[in-house]
Amino acid sequence: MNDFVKISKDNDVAVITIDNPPVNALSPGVPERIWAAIDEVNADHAIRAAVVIGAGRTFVAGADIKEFGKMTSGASPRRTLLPLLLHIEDSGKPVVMAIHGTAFGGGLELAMAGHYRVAAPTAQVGQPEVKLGIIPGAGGTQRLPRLVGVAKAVEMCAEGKPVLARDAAPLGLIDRLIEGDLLSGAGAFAREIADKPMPKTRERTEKLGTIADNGAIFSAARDAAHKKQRGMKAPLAAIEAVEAATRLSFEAGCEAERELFTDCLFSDQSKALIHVFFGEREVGKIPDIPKDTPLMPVNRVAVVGSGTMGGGIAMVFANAGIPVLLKDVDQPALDLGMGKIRKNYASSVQRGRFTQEFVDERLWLITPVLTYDAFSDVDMVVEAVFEGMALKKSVFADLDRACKRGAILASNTSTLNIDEIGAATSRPEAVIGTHFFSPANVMRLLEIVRGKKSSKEAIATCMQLSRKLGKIGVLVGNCRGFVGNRMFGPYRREAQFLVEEGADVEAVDKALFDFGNAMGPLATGDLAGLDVGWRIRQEYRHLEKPGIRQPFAENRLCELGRYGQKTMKGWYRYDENRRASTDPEVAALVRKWSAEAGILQRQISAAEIVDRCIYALVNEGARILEEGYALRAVDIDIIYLNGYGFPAYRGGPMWHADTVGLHNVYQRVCEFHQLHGEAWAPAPLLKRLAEAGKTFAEFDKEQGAAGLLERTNSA
Ligand code: 3H9
Repeated sequence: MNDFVKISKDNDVAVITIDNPPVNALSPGVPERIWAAIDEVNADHAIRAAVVIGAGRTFVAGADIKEFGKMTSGASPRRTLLPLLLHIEDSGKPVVMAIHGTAFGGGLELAMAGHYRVAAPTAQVGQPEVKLGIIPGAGGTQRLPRLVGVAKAVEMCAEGKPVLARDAAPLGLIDRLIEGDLLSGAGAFAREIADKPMPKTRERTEKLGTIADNGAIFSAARDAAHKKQRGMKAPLAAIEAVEAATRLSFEAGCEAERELFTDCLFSDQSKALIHVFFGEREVGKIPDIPKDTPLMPVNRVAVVGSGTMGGGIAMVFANAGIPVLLKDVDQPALDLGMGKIRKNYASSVQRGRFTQEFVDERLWLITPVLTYDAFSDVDMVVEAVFEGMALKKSVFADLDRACKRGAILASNTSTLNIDEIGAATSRPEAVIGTHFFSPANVMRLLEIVRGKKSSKEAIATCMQLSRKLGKIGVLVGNCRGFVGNRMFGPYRREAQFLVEEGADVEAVDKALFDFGNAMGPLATGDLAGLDVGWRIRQEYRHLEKPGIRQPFAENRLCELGRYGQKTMKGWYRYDENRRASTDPEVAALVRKWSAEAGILQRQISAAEIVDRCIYALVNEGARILEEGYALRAVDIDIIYLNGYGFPAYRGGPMWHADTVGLHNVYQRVCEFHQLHGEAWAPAPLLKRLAEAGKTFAEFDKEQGAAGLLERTNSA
């Protein structure tokens, strides 16, 4: 028998161990070996029952996701697990599935084909396929409702969230929870049931409900999917497949599932989401920072500045159980900051996200301070003061004096030069950027900014820390705005140009919302505060290249005190509940300003709005990539998905461009260049790849680790 699956005997119970590290995925060869092991069990008269268990840290975490790309490109044949699962269910001897770690996707489908399931209480079970843009494809949508009922099955298949085994047991998915050693508990259970009837999940119908009851479940699930997973096809397909289970025989239901699964698998959405799955893991790999780089301990931290960002960052550390000092300049500022933190936590308790007990513990971990006295004890400081170089430098000079050697000194700057900040200290190797996104306690992205002198240990520590904080850390180079905000500039510039050229404010936002973005660019500006960009533009006016068209509308709105939500007026007008409405005054003002500037007004289609804004992102992304400020195109994608509300089912701006075809994108960029001037000069990398018929994804692959290293060091 091949290494993937081992079979051993514990007297009258056979133990089938699936051993395909790291997560025991059902890669080619594994299903075949399980089949053979079941045959062996049935042929052995001394065996009364079998236990199937995963080696190492988990049961089976699903099908091998790498195989999907091979299947859709035709490089591998289509595979199905259905016959194997029938084979297990039809085994003449009972099969007990013993679950620890995760039984996800095909792993749970495998488990449901067993006659019984036992699990460690902390194991997780789930059908997360929708997160990959597909649906369960091995009978999951047919067997799950038979075990847990229709409502729970729809929820699990359409939302993809895992369930703890201890919660899955009362649902009927797990027959026994086993504390302590799983294998010996599973063996004992197998002996108990060896002579009992062997329930086949596919034959059970008692939880399938009635058409009348189920109607309401499916329509509520569809409403929720339209709202919470806007634009995604897989959740709706998953609901349809579970609905098939309630209307059709098991066999016909599996056929319906197969068709829906295939449809999803070959969709652009699935390809994009699989790109995201691997991308999220890829960004943690830094070519010149090996996995065994020594890490610095981060057991106590401090945050300087208790404003919106500083307070949010303090909450992030506290939520991860790390004690944090929160410093501000005077008591009123500190009281205000702590007040906001308390209010945020209170609203989390109200919404049921946290318990009061959890919140009390978090608040206890945050110590407000007015001096640097206790900073000598902390392992890391995150500075989150007002965005201005002079102030940041003075804070870093203070930190240099106050903190012990070996502490990481991080800045939450969103635009400023980390090397210049580091030069204000005697230890630039300890200085690094940790750019959190607002609201810091909610947004998943953490841009980790590598200064020229940032040490590898500091980088490795911040990358690892990001996971502990529940964030996804992406390493970026030190250029103005880093990766995310540098690209956001041209994107929001185009949004303004479009309004100046005659598009309605709402039309611009709606086009990008319909594209899938969480918010339109103008509404986002109002939320973040239009004055933030306005002040930065004023500080950097000297860097603007002459002869390049600059938008004016937002500057003018700011001059009128229209900063966005905070002043109840920006691109939109806001009521006391921050509900936006159209402001005819803005339309009239922009028309007047445009006429004065001689800008021709015209009708602009939603398609042009999307192309202008999204290709502005892509063109700048290509420059950043070539200049080496992002390691890979996929890093840019992960930044946009986790920090800027870009729709995951489009894979990120660079993947989206690949999907549209770089040749098409490049042509459109050239058109815009001709019409709108030098701001649209095509990025040389975009031109090169488009002309060579290549993609950004191919660029990532071809660069390889060596290429990446070279580009990182030159950044
Ligand atoms: C499916 O099952 C469809 C079915 O209906 C059948 C249809 C026919 N395949 O995340 P980690 C790799 S769809 C291939 O860092 P963790 C991962 O890339 C599938 N590779 O660890 C990484 O590689 P590397 C449904 C996989 O402990 C390494 O394993 N299942 C797979 O933080 C470690 O991963 C899912 O969607 C896979 N299935 O988290 C589960 N899974 O080291 C997807 C992982 O080279 N997986 N890898 O970067 C997960 O959610 C997490 O990996 C898991 C472990 C929670 C299991």
